[in-house]
Amino acid sequence: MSRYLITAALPYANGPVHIGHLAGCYIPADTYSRYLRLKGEDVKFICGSDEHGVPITIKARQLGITPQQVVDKYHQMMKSSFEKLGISFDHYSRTSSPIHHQTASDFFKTLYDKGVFIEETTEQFYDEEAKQFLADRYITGTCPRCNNPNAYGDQCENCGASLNPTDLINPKSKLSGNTPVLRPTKNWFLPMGEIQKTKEFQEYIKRFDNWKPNIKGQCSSWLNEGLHPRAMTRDLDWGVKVPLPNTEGKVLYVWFDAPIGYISATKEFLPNNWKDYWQKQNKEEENPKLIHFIGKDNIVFHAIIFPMMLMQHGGFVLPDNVPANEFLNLEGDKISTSRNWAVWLHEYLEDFPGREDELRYVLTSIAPETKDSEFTWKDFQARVNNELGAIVGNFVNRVVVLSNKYFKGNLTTDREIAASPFENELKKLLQSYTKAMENFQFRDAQSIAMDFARIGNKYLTECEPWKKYKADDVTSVNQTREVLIHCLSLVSKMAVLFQPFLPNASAKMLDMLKVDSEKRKLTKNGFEDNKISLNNIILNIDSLILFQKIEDADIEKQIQKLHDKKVMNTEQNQQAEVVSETTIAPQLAETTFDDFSKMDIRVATILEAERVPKTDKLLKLLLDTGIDKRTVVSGIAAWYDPEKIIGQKVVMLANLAPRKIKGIESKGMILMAQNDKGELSFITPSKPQMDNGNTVK
Ligand code: B3M
Ligand code: ZN
Repeated sequence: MSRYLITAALPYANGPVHIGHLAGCYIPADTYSRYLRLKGEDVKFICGSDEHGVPITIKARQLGITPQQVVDKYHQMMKSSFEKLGISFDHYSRTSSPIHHQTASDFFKTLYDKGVFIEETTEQFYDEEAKQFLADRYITGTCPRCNNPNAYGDQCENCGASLNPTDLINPKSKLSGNTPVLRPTKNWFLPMGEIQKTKEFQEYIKRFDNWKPNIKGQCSSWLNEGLHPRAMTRDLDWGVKVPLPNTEGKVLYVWFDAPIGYISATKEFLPNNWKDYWQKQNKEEENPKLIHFIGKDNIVFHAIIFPMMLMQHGGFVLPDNVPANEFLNLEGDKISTSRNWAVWLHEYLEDFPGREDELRYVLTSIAPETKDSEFTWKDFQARVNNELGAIVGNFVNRVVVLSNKYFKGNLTTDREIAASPFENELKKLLQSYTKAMENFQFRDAQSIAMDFARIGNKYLTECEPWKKYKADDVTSVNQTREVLIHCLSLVSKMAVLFQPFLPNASAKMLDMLKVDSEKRKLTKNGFEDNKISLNNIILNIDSLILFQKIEDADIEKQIQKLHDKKVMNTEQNQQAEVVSETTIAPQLAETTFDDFSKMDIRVATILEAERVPKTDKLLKLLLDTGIDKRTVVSGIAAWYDPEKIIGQKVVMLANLAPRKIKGIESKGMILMAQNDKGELSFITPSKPQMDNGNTVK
């Protein structure tokens, strides 16, 4: 038996959890933890809310409440929705807890006393209007590495670079929108470049060879660029206070304290033996295995910075693996909290009560394990109905219904039951399942579990008990019973393999078969230890409907909600945005008046508008251009409802060469204003006498 400490990234307590978070790390971490428990390993699965850092203080400013109020609200909300989804944390803590402050503080002090930090006064950005130093996300600018104009002071979300505020080109304060000034301040830096050269670190990074290629690639590229000292303290008033004299107004950097949150949460949970799960043991082979599940934007912190901290502290094991996932997109667009483009877990749980397994199934099927992937509601519906329902649900229910029909649920028999017809096939599948699980390939593992149901369906179809059964023919009765017993035995095995993926459905199947809790395991003997007693099966239910069909109306409601909320949020933003989020797109290369005057731009009016079927973005518009009436296809469906824009005056490019879009000939293009969030708005002449066909110069 091995000991494992599994972590899932501590979510910032500045908003609810969405499906991107779930697919990125919480579902894979839960799947893996459940799998290890299934094998009888000693597992502790740890998480908690990340309650410090600029994301929290920015949210507090936006809402006009205190940071503590922000984290109290979202901590509760996240904790309860994780629970409802069946994320089986052994402990879910929070970084505002006293034990965390103490642990993080002690950790910093240990490094300080060992002389690890470089203490240095440097010039940091300061907002003179807000009278505050600008750390991390209080500042945005252009990324020096990839030119993304919306990079943050600590990180570029486009290329993943880990940045210092002073690296940004054209920095702007998020508080006032002003260009900040530089002011001297003292901070403590982790000498990452020096640590990179140590033998211990060089030894540690050999592990990357066994890690998923996406992580290895990102890490190697940072290491090759060479690491620089990074400040582990901040001039902020929200966080863990720097435990040194004369450091009023300074706290630990959130990425210093947050990963220590994994340790303090374990300590809180296991005050007496937390060290068994974190520290090096007498014999190397007894060391616990530390595995961090995260999204790709957290790789550098978990694969490089935190291990450096652990190494410098001493006594701790280093991460055995950091299986990071890529990003999940939603209906053709990036998931975005600020644009409210997300499917929120707490809303899903309300809208689809009792269908937690369905969401888990789909998010695992499309998990961004090696590259970004996409969630759409239509695909969700198809996977639930055509895979879960039609394959697993259908198989299980057919077996239950037939057992009741022919035997009133009582399949007990004294006869010897022949060996299972699919024994060998199942053995091979089990091997592939285990291998996929060990390699964090959960999509594959889940699909192998599905194969059990496929085998069962095929077997039932071949045996056709409904044609062969004759109540007065003993042989046919015995044969039918045996077919059903083989099927139920298959159900019990499948249910065990589904335990990490579909905990509720799995429990329903195993309860039906009255499998003892200690037999719901997967040991070295494969299924040997969870064999059900084939001669003694009595079912006490008439049917077992594991999954309800997802109707078209359910899906349409969700798609509508997504679009409605996106627009709603835009309106709210216009009124209530306290923090200026505006970033201006850089000017394009010079053009000539000649080129400009080749464009025929005119005023027009929308006469008709309808959604283009099977797309979410496109509207088909009929325009009165003054010259003619013509069709234009426009990608504005996310921003405008077709019925609300009839009669809208717009500006259009009339002489754009016609293009076929989704089979529709589009003659021209509507011109729209666009902000940095990608929101679109019509441009309309400000005087009513400007009419269809009037030109724009
Ligand atoms: N809260 C970042 C995030 O939610 C951060 C993870 C901390 S893990 C120690 O993306
Ligand atoms: Zn970048």
